Amino acid sequence: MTDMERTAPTPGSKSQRVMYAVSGVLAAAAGMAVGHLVAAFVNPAASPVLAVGSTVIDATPTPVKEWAVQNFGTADKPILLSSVTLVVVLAAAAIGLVSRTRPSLANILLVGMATLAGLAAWFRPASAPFDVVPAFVTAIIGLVTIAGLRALIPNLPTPGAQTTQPAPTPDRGTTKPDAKPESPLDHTAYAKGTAGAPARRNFLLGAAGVTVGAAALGALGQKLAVPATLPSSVALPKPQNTLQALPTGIEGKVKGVSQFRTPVKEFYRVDTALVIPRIDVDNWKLEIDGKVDNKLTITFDELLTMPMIEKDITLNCVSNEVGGPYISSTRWLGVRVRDLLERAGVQDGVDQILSESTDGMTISTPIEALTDDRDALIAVAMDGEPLPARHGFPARLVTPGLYGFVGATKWLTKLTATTYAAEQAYWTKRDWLTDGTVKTQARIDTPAGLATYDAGKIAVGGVAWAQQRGIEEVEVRVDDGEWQKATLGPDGGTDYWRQWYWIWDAKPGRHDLTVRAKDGTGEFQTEKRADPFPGGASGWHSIVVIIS
Ligand SMILES: Nc1nc2c(c(=O)[nH]1)N[C@H]1C(S)=C(S)[C@@H](COP(=O)(O)O)O[C@H]1N2
Ligand SMILES: [Mo]
Repeated sequence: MTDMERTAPTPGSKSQRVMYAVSGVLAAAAGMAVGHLVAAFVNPAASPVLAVGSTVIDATPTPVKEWAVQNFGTADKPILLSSVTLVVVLAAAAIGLVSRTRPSLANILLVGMATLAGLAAWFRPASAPFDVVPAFVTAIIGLVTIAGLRALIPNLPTPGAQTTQPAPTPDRGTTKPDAKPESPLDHTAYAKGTAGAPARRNFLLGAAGVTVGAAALGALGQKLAVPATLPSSVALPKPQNTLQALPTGIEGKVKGVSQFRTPVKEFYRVDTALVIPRIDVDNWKLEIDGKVDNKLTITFDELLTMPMIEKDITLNCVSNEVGGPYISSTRWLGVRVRDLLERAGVQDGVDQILSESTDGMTISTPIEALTDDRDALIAVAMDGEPLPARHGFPARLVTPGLYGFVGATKWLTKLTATTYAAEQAYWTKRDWLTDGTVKTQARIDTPAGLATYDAGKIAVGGVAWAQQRGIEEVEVRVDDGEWQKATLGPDGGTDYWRQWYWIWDAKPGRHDLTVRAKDGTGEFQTEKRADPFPGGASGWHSIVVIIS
C-alpha cells in the first residue's frame, strides 16, 4: 500500500488516526511515568516532567510569575505541571499521528522530546550526571510503547480498492495474527467500515494495559520520592535563652482572627521547588566560604552543639498582596548566624552573604541583617519540632525584618561572604530589590469580604506586622468615617505580628472597612498602593461588607 492510499479517506481511517494519536500519547505517558519512577531513585527533581517544569519556572519572566502567583496562589505549581503535561500530550498525539505514515520520523521526535527533558535535568542547578538517566529511560520506554501499540492497530483497507485481501504493508509484519481480517466475514465487515472490532479490541486492551501500568509506576515513583520522615529522628538541643511561653492570642475571643502562633501545618509555603528536597542529616554539611579568614564546614551534629536560642518571628513573602495569605508566625530555634560568621571571620568589604540551598536557590542577605542584634538564625526547629521538609529541613535561614526571598533560605547548605557587585542571587537576577525590608502592614481577617451580616455588634479583627519595628497602634475606619483605635492582642515582640480587634456597631447598608497600622517608630503605614514587585506590596487593606 502506498502512502497515498493510506492517507486517503477511508471508513476506518478516522478511528485509525485516533488510535495512532492515542498510541503517541500513551508512549509519552508510559515513558514519563517510568522516568518518574527511576528519578525517585536517582534524584526526584530529575523526573522529566519536574525537570521541565522547574526549567519553565526559572525561565518565566518575572511579570508572568507575579501574575501566576496572584491568580493561582499556591495552586501555581499544579497548574504549571498541568500545563507542561498538556503541551506534552498534544505534542505526543501529533507524534502518534506522524507515526501512522512516518514511523521513523515519529521515533526521532519522541527521542527529541525525551532529550529536551534530559537537557532540562542536566542544566538544573546542582544536578549530577546521573540526572539524565530518567530521560534516557523515558525515551526507551516511549519507543517500545509506540512500537508495541502500533502493532495492535488494525490495518484498515480502502473500500473498493482492495476488496479481496488487504495488501501486506511493512506495518503488517508486526501486526498480531488476530488483527488480520482472516475470514470473509471480517473482510465484509471491513468493507462496510464497521469492523476491525476484534482487532480494535486488541488495541483497546493494549492501550488500557499501558494506561494502568503507567499510572501505577508513576504513582509508585511519586510515593518513593516523598520526603522520608527524617525530621523526627533529630533530638533538639535546649535553647540558651529562656523565653516565656507565647501568651494566648485573641483568636478564642474574636472568631476569625489568625491564630497568634501559626500551627506548622498551616504555615504558608513559598518556594520554587517542585519536589521537596530530601536531605539526609548524616550527610548534610553547612559550608561557609568566600571572603572569610577561616573557611568552615559544619556537620549537623556540630551545629547542634553550638549555642542555640529561641526567637518568635513572623515570616512573610514579598509576593504577598495587601490582605494576602503568605504570612505566618512561630517560635524558631537556631544558632545565631552572627556566631558562625564570627568563627569564620568575615573580611572587610563584604556587603552580602549569598546563601545556597540543595535545590540550587541562591539568596542574598545584607551582611548587617545577619550580624546585628536582631539575631538572624540558622533555624533547626519551628514550634518545638524539627523543621518539616517543606520548611527547610534540616536547617534554614530566618532573618527578622526581611522578606523570605532575601533572608529565609530553606534546605541551606552554604553561606558565601561576598559583595552585591560580585554575585547576584536568583531573585536579584529577576529584578527584585536587594533591599527586602518588610513594610508595615495590617490585614482584616474578619468579617469576610463581600459577605452579608446582620446589623448590630460585629467584631472586626486581624493582624498587623512591622518586624524589627513592632506595632504601636492599629486603626479601623468605616467608609469615610473617623479612624477608630483597635484593641491590640498580646505582645510577641517587635519581630512578631500583633493581633487586633475593634467592635463595630454595624448599620444596614454596604460598607467599606479599612485598616492601617502604626509601627514602633510612630509612622503609619503608607496609603500608597504598590504591587508586590519589586519590593513588597503597600497600601491599606480594605474590604466591603453588606449589613442587612
Ligand atoms: N531553597 C529555597 N529557600 C527559599 C525559597 C525557595 O524558593 N527556595 N523561597 C523563599 C521565599 S520567597 C519565602 S517567602 C520563604 C518561605 O518560607 P516558608 O515556605 O517556610 O514559609 O522561603 C524562602 N526560602
Ligand atoms: Mo517569598
